[in-house]
Amino acid sequence: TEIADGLRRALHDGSLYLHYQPVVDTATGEMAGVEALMRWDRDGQAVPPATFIPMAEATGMIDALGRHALLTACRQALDWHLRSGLHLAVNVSVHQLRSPDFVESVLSALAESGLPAPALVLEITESALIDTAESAIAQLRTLRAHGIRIAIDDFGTGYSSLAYLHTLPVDILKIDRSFIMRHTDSPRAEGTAVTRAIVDLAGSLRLATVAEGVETGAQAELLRRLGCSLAQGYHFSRPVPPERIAELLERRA
Ligand code: G
Ligand code: G
Ligand code: G
Ligand code: MN
Ligand code: NA
Repeated sequence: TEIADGLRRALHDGSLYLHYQPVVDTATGEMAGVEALMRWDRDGQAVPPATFIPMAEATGMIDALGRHALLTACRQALDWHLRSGLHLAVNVSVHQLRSPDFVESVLSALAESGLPAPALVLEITESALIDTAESAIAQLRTLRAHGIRIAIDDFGTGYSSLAYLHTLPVDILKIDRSFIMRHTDSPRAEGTAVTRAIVDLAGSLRLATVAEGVETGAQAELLRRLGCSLAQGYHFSRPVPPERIAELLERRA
């Protein structure tokens, strides 16, 4: 298709690239990691990931795109990791998990870049995990055994039961931004209750939590008090080009 051709060309013409959103420690305000987010300027026109990622999945291009993004991000993040211990989070589509050479492609991105396995976090959405066959989950288990950490993205929207969550190879819950946004709508609204419940659940399962979509200082402060130690969102920074991450680290040093 035209889109698949466009994406295939984009892999080589520089129109597909990554921005990085800081993940910040809510207690200190220091950047603790970054999330890599894909961008595509098609004929000079920005196409939102919410549009081109599903197209890449439908056309089978997601494997090539994901592989490219992972290697690029690992190479980029090596310097940040060596200088400041930053972690790198990369989004993974369930289509990638279903490919039998997924483990091999992740391990070779680490080997080629030199990024240590514990510096890498793979994010997979809760809804994708629920629908995923055990053979695909097993790939996450293998990667985790190598020291790579697994985060469940958009957590709280996918109806996974406590019993099920307990069986998954997972280290981090990323609290969906819909719950965070509701903090401001009305301070005692269900968003706070859900966030508190997720943080407590994570604590008892010994998982870390990262809040997404934090847009105000009040939300950040509430999260800190609830015991959510990491957060990302426009309050801290939008996704930015890699040069900007280097500048932020420079300024801190
Ligand atoms: O659970 P653990 O103590 O290993 O996690 C704490 C560290 O993990 C933090 O210092 C942070 O850098 C990193 N980390 C945890 N979750 C994420 C995440 O979702 N994204 C990124 N980039 N780093 C994370
Ligand atoms: O980047 P934006 O800020 O618009 O992200 C929109 C969505 O696109 C997010 O849900 C994010 O997880 C997804 N996304 C961004 N980059 C990637 C990527 O490299 N791979 C996959 N599978 N999804 C991505
Ligand atoms: O993988 P995920 O869907 O979580 O990707 C993060 C998405 O959220 C990206 O589209 C990113 O641009 C967006 N985003 C990041 N911070 C904020 C924020 O504070 N508010 C809102 N509304 N969106 C955000
Ligand atoms: Mn994500
Ligand atoms: Na998310």
